[in-house]
Amino acid sequence: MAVRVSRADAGGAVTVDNFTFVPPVLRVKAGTTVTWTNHDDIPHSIVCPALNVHSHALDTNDAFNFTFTQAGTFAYVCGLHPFMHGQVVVSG
Ligand SMILES: [Cu+2]
Repeated sequence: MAVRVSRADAGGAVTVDNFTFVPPVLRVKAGTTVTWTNHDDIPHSIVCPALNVHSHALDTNDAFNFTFTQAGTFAYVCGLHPFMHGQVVVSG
């Protein structure tokens, strides 16, 4: 049986709007590619020191992808606004 993966799956999507990551805690399985899309009208970025991830500044409607391959809880912030917090919880 094929495993169907579509853009409609909520599993790998985080939106950024009004200085907030939605959802603030995203739970995915290892191997999931997470896409952050900026729906705010100012730039934001994704910085996860534990994984050495530093995105470029995302302008409005820009997106950034990262594939989580290891299980764990990974906190990230916006590099431009470090008070913006999010987490990706990856199960093995
Ligand atoms: Cu920001």
